[in-house]
Amino acid sequence: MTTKRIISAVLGIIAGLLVAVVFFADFNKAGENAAGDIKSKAEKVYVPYGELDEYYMMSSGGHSGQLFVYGIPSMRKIRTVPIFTPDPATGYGYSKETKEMLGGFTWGDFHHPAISETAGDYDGEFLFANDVGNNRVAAVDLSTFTTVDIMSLPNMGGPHAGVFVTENTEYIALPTRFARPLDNKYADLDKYEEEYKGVVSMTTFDKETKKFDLAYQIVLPPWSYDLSDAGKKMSGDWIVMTTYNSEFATTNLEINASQNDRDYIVLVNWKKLEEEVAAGNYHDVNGAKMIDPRDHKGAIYAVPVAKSPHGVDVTPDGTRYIAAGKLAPMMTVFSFEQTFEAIEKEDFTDEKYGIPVLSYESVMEREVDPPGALGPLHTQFDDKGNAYNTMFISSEIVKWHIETGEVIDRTPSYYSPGHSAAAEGDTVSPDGKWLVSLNKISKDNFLSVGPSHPESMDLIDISGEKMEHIMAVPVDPEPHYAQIVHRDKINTITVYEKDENRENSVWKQEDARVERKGDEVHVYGIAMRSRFIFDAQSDRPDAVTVKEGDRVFFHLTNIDLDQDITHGFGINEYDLNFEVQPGQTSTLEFVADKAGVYPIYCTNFCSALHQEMSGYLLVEPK
Ligand SMILES: [Cu+2]
Repeated sequence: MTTKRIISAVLGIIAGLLVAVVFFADFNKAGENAAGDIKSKAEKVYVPYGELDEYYMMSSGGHSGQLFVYGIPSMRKIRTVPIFTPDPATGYGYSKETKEMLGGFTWGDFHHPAISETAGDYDGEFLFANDVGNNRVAAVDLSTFTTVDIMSLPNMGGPHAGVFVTENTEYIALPTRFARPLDNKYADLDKYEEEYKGVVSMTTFDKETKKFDLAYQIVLPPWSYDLSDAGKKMSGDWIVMTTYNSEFATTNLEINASQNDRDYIVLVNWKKLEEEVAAGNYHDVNGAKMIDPRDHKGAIYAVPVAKSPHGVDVTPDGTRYIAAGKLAPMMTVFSFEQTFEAIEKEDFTDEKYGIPVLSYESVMEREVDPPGALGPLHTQFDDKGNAYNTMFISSEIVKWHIETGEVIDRTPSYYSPGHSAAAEGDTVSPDGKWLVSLNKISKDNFLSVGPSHPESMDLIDISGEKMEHIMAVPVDPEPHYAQIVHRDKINTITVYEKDENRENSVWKQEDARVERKGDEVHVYGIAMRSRFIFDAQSDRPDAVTVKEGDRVFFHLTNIDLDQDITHGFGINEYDLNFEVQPGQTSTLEFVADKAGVYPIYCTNFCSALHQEMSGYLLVEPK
């Protein structure tokens, strides 16, 4: 690749936008297609009543902090799962357990979901989520579609480039987007190059205890880490990350971070670093075991790549990693075999902060540059050796062959796709069936809801030689990435197990009771169709009397062990609401700081006598 083929940042963006306008104007919409064509498209996505979608699509909800669950191919939204954000519909963030998990934060910015993997295949057990907004990682249990753990990450500045899991979920990796001084010690922006750092968090997750741990961190130059992927098979010990801002710009990044023709892909051998950590070769920084490339040779390398890349994706067979250029209109295919050879031969052209820089020519296998295709952001795969790239600026999907670089097909998306997700697309064996383009702009595709339009998603059939655009659907802000997993891999439970030893649980009506411990009142209660039982000894078992200023705990167990019989629990005028799913025990903790009479009622419709499922909280004045 020569310099002149890399468009300069500003001119490139302007030219790109102009081309984008032309593309927008030229594309035919589905409405102009023949009636038969429309019918066949409709048949492809119609799931008759009584049948189910073949795939789940797990989509990030961006700064909503939620997970959106869709059925594919119908594109019907099935569920919103709150992760980083309180959700009154499920009482998430109101119950004691979930409130503690949120740690006082009211939002998160969830970009990249990753389903847990076994042997490089989605195993359907857990889904991991990153929070760019508040430096956290979360796990969703896919047997219940509920968030089970959230961990804060020290030394980070927005872990945008995660989460991606290694092929047996040994690690959940999260590289940071914004450089900051370690331990968040104050340092002026003039000291950026010396004092600010890029950090990668390598976290582990215990499937039994359902808890995260921070295994170690890697301190890197203050480049911005954009996206990453884990190796597979022959490259299984490695992770790859794209960077931008190798210029160390600290202001006006749209210009200043786009000056260099090359940024870097950073390659890390996580297995080698694991050995270093086990041998105690790390520094303790703010509670994290920190690895510094200047102290550890042979595990961290950099490869030059066309300026400001976005995605980097490892092919299903693990032999190659593909960078999407963003500001350079090309996909660059790098060979792991050539990379390992260059490392072996010490074929280095430079060193940055103790990181050897490999020769571009030695490790690059191919540059793929479809004419007029601008703004490549991310690569997905099918089962026939093809790659699919989203083109943000020219608003299209480009299908090309990994081994030959031949462009096979191009189809428009409506409009400006960021990532795309293919069925089983991040695994060692993609299905080659559906691709969903996650678009940033919908323009006039849907009924207007005012100045701010919904985002959109295109469903594209990729089972044939030519791609076929099937439909576009609106979506809430803002899916950044999604994974599409076959329904056979998801095993949900129908009710929570009846566990007589569970803390605070009550299973027999006669055991429901109220216990006072000083200023604390603990209610061990039952929710069942169609009543609350808080105190079996009372004439009014569904009424609780406390004193103003008491700290009140409602420990509530739903003893209806029937699927979908969820009970809610709202206290009128107290701004409190949570739920207990069948067989679940959950706690609501609050201070009864307002005297008076407050109705309690079931918020989640549960039976014909749901309306009768109510009681009273009586707060005696001081
Ligand atoms: Cu109810």
